[in-house]
Amino acid sequence: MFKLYDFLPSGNSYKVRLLMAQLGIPYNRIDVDILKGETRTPKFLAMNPNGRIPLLEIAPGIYLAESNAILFYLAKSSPLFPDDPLHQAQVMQWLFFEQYSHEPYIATSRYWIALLGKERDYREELAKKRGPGYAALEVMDRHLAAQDFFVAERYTIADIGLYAYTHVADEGGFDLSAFTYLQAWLRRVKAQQRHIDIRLAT
Ligand SMILES: N[C@@H](CCC(=O)N[C@@H](CS)C(=O)NCC(=O)O)C(=O)O
Repeated sequence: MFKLYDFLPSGNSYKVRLLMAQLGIPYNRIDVDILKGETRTPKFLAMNPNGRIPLLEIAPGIYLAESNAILFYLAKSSPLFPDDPLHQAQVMQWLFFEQYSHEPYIATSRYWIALLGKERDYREELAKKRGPGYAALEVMDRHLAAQDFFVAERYTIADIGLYAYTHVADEGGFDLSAFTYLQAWLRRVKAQQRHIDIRLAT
């Protein structure tokens, strides 16, 4: 049985929980409180030297880190990962976009505001995140103007990867009201079978 080292408010962890719920993959969830430094203990660093969740234990002593790598590993033989090589590469394109152009701005803002409750202390840093964060949302909205899902006109792990922090972007101070295509896509993702809420374990 898989073991997922997890922190419920984390969008990166939520990607994995959502996928496992939708694929019906059973697992044991182990809570790791990142706010108490529990990912930085010698015991945790021995499992993931990068000191971060989500972390999936695939077999005793075999660990996989990085949310989007975990999505690929779990979904590669499922309907949530396409067969066509171009579509597969396009899924990767959006997952890399999420990690480089989206998550560092939108997720980090949410972390400072909603999880740490330190909006004031991080005011200057937050201001620097707004432009690139909105730029990422704009890219997504433009893409979704012409299609219902990110890749191959169907729900894939590209949608899961991007949904995780986009649907809670308001908690990081981002206003989604101008992004109508994006909002419609959020509703479509939420309507998928076996969808779970970010703060629910299953
Ligand atoms: N690129 C990584 C990022 C993982 C990450 O940033 N995890 C955060 C929670 S969302 C964490 O574990 N922070 C605790 C720490 O850095 O000590 C992924 O996609 O999994």
